[in-house]
Amino acid sequence: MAAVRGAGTWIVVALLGLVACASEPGAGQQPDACTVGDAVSAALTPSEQCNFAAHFVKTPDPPSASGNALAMDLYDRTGAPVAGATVHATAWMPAMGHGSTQPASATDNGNGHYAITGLLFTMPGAWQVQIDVATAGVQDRFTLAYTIQ
Ligand SMILES: [Cu+2]
Repeated sequence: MAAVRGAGTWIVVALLGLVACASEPGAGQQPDACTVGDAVSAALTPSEQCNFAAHFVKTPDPPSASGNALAMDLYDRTGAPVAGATVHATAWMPAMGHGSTQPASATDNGNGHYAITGLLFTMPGAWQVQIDVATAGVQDRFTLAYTIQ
């Protein structure tokens, strides 16, 4: 048992080291090394079940209450860009269990580039943006942390 626990801890530490801005794994989820191809850097954020990795750019950064956009470059586990995915983004305030009053929009700009616009945070505090990504047969989620002043 001690050996198994040690290995799990090592994987978690390795993950945090590789992807400093990664969201924490969801409850009940097994740690995964989230390896991606050599073509992409370790600066990518893995999706919760490691089916995808992405580079995110928040505009503005730090975020404001309204008018936020998020650029996403989406890759698969081999490091290849993922074009044509279905993307849905949702702003969520976990401490209070509510979302935004306005749905965000996602636009496919081709070649694995996506633009998420209209992110509205209706009050100050800690928010998440959940980005659900689906391709043929594969579905996964990214969760990004936002702090609204
Ligand atoms: Cu709230």
